[in-house]
Amino acid sequence: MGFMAGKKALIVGVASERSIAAGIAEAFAREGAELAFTYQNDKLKSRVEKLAERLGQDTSLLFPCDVTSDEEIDAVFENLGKSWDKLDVLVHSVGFAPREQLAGGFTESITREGYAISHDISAYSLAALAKSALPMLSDQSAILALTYNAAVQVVPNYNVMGLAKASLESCVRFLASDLGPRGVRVNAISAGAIKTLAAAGISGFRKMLHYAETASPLRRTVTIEEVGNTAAFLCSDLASGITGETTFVDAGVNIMGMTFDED
Ligand code: NAD
Ligand code: 0WE
Repeated sequence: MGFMAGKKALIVGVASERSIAAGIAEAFAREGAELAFTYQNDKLKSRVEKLAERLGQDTSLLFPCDVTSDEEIDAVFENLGKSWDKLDVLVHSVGFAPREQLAGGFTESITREGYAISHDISAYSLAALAKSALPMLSDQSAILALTYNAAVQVVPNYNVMGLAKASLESCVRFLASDLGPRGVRVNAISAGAIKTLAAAGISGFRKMLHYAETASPLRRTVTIEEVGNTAAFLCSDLASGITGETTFVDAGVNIMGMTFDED
């Protein structure tokens, strides 16, 4: 029996089979969890449906949810509540900034609108989902968000998304403090760079993967399977003593203060 047997988990953020959220879904299913999913828009519905099917999940537990809409967020939990009497796990694997924010110098590229959109979708949405899910959460529930080290250290071109991830990580701590007394744990995984849809078309992304391959202690990038396995642990009762924490799954890149060329 898997270590998530009996757990009911909602996964927000699948856009393709390569999504980090898909790696998380895969690990959760392998460990015996029952899954429900949201999809951002109709264009993505069939992809999420295919994943749910492949993982042997109930394909009626798919709900539209653009996280900029309070109505859509509330409808997810209203409808989920018709099938499930509780929610053990909520996964937030969502991030977005208008594309032009992710190129060029920070000072030059940042705009009030770019700031507002990136923070709304990438950080506020975690609080909004937690708030709306709260009535369904139990005293053994877990919430997990996906972050990136540019929240803490500067990464070229990540720009306003770095600020949004800093806000997201702080949100994890405030939620952990606020919901801890109810037995709800809240954590984040800080993943290394992975080639997903969100990475497609980002200028210099290949260089970032190369950086991980040369500068990380493990001399490689990480996979969505590795992030999924850590997510399964953090959202299971095996991690019952862990909350408010950001766990790196990045082959160790973040520990390096300096590296030298190697051949
Ligand atoms: P992805 O493109 O597969 O997933 C991003 C998801 O965000 C998509 O499912 C998309 O539908 C969703 N999304 C965007 N705007 C939305 C909105 N308004 N409403 C609802 N959903 C919305 O890419 P990914 O790399 O799997 O990203 C998942 C998470 O992991 C993000 O938080 C990202 O910042 C984080 N992350 C990614 C990497 C990486 O290198 N790929 C590294 C560290 C952290
Ligand atoms: O969080 C991310 C990606 C977030 C992201 C990606 C896009 C691409 C499409 C947010 N918004 C958008 N908007 C779009 O229009 N990562 C951690 C992956 C990533 O993105 C980078 C990185 C890394 C790593 C952008 C610049 C520099 C490094």
